Amino acid sequence: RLGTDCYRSHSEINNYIDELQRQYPNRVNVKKVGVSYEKRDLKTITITNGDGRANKKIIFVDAGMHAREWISPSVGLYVIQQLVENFSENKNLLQNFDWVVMPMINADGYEYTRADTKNRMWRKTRKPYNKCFGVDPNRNFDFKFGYAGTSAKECDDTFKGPNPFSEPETAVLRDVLKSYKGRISFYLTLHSHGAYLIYPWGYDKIDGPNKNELEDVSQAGYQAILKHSGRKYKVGNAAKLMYPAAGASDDYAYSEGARISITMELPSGGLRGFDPPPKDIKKYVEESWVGIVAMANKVVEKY
Ligand code: 0X9
Ligand code: ZN
Repeated sequence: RLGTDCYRSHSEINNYIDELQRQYPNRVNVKKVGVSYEKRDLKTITITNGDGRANKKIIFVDAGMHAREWISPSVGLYVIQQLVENFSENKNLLQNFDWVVMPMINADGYEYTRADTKNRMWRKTRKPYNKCFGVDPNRNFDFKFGYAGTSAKECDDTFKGPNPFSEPETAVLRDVLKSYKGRISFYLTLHSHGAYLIYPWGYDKIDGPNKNELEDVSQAGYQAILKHSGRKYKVGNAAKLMYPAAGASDDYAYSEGARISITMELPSGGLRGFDPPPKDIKKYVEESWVGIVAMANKVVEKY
């Protein structure tokens, strides 16, 4: 089992899920779904209860979309560990649902922030665009592409890219999500920071058609975390509570039929918010898991 004492590299994460597949072949399926611009393997892990029932509904979790948001893949990894290695305590979450976790979307960006000669505050992917590098993957999806809160300038942190899905990483996530079309009840994307649970629409200050359901699930997460640690997440419509930003994956998954779609902005930590000290990782992932379980249980019971 990978401990929570430090932030893991992309290859450590991939090796770990490969190892789970070897150890738990009847409950775990790891797929290579694509490669990043710099040719790193992008993988998903599908976790089931091993009963062999096909076409269950899906809870989909992704992490590591923004390079500098290190606590995100840490939580993604913890979700995997809990569902696989702590299966007996989490069986109920896998009774009628399969979980698909993509623990590292922006592998190149993540590794770039880890090399200490590089830039810890890097956010984007790493494909070159003239004198600059990378696209903001969370502006690169085709739903309302470029509508608001995005930049057309190659050097900006929120550069949307020359066209939707210009980056291999977002095209892979699109294809993975499409391959589960009609089955995803809950799409959860892990970001940081600020402790927000936000839901569509995010491209503009407009509520989605099932706003009550989105609020219901988010509230379950809010309450559970409040009870666990006293932390008060902020909950609401993404564009109203944070800012409008179009071309994000939450709006994309929602527009493609995910009934519940939530961006979880994990709590701030460290000097600049993106780097809780390694000794605090455990606290962060445990708290986040409590919230995720509460949201998943709500979805399992009702949606
Ligand atoms: O701006 C983002 O992409 C997300 N915040 S972050 O600080 N992690 O970069 C928020 C995205 C919320 N969703 C939409 N606006 N659709
Ligand atoms: Zn982010």
